[in-house]
Amino acid sequence: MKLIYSGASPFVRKVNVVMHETGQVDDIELIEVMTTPVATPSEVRAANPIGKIPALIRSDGPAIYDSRVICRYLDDRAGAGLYPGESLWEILTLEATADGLMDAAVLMVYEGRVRPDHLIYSEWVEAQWQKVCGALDALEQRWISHLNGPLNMGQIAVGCALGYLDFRHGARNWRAGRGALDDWYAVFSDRASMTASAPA
Ligand SMILES: N[C@@H](CCC(=O)N[C@@H](CS)C(=O)NCC(=O)O)C(=O)O
Repeated sequence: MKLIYSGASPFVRKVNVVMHETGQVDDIELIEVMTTPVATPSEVRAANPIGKIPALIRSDGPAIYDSRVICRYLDDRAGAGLYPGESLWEILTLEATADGLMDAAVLMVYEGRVRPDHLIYSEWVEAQWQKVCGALDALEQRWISHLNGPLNMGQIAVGCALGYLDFRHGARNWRAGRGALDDWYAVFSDRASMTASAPA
């Protein structure tokens, strides 16, 4: 199989962490690309009509895309149990919260890097940051107890989302007032799969 990837993408990192945690690193070749909403490499478009990464090209079926689909596929393939049935809906909601945070945080980066200076809309950027803060507050206040226990997909997604904030939005100090989440991430980010997949 081939994974269309970029080391900077938090969505790709979710897949990468699952690959490490489930022992599938050697089964998947990495194809590195640079993609933005206004410059989609042909191999990305060929694998995913939406033009986003990650996309997984399988040898025994059509390419699959969206990190949520790929992570679930890899979990199923390895029988890894990252979506235990008794807490499935909580885990999927945690993953959705982390993915929503990443969507907003990634859009902020595109706004600064891709959009011409005279078109930058700072109110829109701040509104994206408010979405990030809403997700962080929900994690701190409502979801923190669900982040403990055996490894699951919700934890992986949240770990990748927080790692992306450190990578791209460090100056905004997401930790302020969110001590429980900070403590959780300090431990989680030390996992071998997280250090092996850290964005450079
Ligand atoms: N919902 C998608 C989001 C993926 C995504 O936004 N990827 C970004 C890179 S971090 C991308 O490919 N952006 C290119 C674009 O927006 O056209 C997933 O979970 O895979």
